[in-house]
Order: sequence, then C-alpha cells, then structure tokens
Amino acid sequence: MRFDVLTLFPETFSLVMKESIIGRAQEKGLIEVNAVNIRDYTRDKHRKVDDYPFGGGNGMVMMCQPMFDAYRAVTEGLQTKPKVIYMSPQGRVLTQKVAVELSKEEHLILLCGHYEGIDERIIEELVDEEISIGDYVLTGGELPAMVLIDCVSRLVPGVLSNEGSFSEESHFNGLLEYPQYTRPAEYEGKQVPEILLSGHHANIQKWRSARSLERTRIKRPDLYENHIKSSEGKI
Ligand code: 4HQ
Repeated sequence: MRFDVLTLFPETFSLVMKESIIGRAQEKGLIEVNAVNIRDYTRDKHRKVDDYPFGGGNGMVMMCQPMFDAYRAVTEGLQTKPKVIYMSPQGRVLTQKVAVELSKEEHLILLCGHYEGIDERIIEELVDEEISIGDYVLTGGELPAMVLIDCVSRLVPGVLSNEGSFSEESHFNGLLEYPQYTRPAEYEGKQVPEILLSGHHANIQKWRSARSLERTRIKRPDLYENHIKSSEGKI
C-alpha cells in the first residue's frame, strides 16, 4: 500500500515512519510512505503557499496552485486514480472500522492543511473524502495523517508479525480488550488472576470475554450499548 502525503512539513514524517513496525513494513516493501513538500511546487521567488482569505478574517489560507501542482506531480502517469483524503475536523471520524475500510485501498493521497485551512476549490476538485481523527482542533493535518498511516498500515497483511493479534485487541469487535498480565505471577504482593495460571483454555476464554464485556460497560457505555444492540437476536 502506498501513501503520498502532501504537506508543508515533510520532515515531520520521518520520525513516525522509521519507527519499529512501520519502518520494518517499509523495508519489507509492504507499505511505502512518500512525503511531498507542497512548497517545492510554488512558482514565485518567495515560494508562497498561502494568502489572505477573500472576504476578510483571521489567518491565512493555503492556495490552490501549489497543492494542485503537487497533486498532479504525484498522480502523473497513474493508471488508476488513488483515493484522496483531506485531514480535517469536518471529516468522518477515524474509527477502527474506517481504518479497516481504508486498508483495502492500494494507494492513498493525504492532504495536510495548515493555518486556517485550504482553498475550498482544492476540496471540491481533488478530495474524495475528509477524515478527522477526533473532535478537537490541531494546528495542522500532519499529526492526523501520521495517525491514519499508523493505524491503517498495521492492518495491511504482513505488517504485524502476529496477524491473529488483532482479533483480540480493543475495538476489533467493538469491545475493549481484557486485562493482560506477564511474569512474575506475584509482584509486591499483587497476584495475577488465578485462572490465567490454570492452563484451562476454555475457562480462560470465558473469563476474558466476561472481563472484556465488563470493562467496556464501565469504561465505554456507548460502545457497550452498540455491542448489545448489534448482538441482539444473534444468540
Ligand atoms: N485540523 N482531524 C487541519 C484538525 C484535524 C482533526 C486542524 C486539520 C486544522 C488546517 N485534522 N487544519 N481534528 O484539527 O484531522
């Protein structure tokens, strides 16, 4: 899977993209992350990327021309049109379900805005979907793009060494994960639940399912409600 990120701060991506799992996935050729500097596509001597908003108001707006030209450069000669996503608090909120959907794409182009945002004509002409990483405001789309790349990449087959591991984790089945313990079995008087040391796999599974339901009900009643509603009639 390929990600082209159009950004004013391409260097910020190297930290996340060289990190262990994503870094290894890139070395293995399973994913490719290419950060493109929008400023390289400016045409004036000041390398200007933004301008005052028409109609007045605060801040600056990213201009059409550098973004359109950067987009044209990364899509030149492609047979199939990649899906173009604009990272924006106005978008569909990124959830595990959305990540699973995006992980089936061959090629994504992520647009990162800064300042007050980008000229609306970029959204109208180039963007297929706006995605938000949550209902809060950031200074730029770079962190959201990194979050999206991280959570989508780990779903690409071969990226995680232990594929079965995601069927157990929080949000996979709409529930939170059960508690985990490792050695020692007793730490400063605190014991690991007895059942986990029993070797009785069926009972361990039952215990884990019960803990998973219980903590979802307590910590995330919204997820618990959805789970109960969607499993009604299935049992
Ligand atoms: N942004 N999820 C880009 C966000 C955001 C979010 C703020 C993105 C400002 C220009 N992006 N602009 N939340 O807060 O994706």
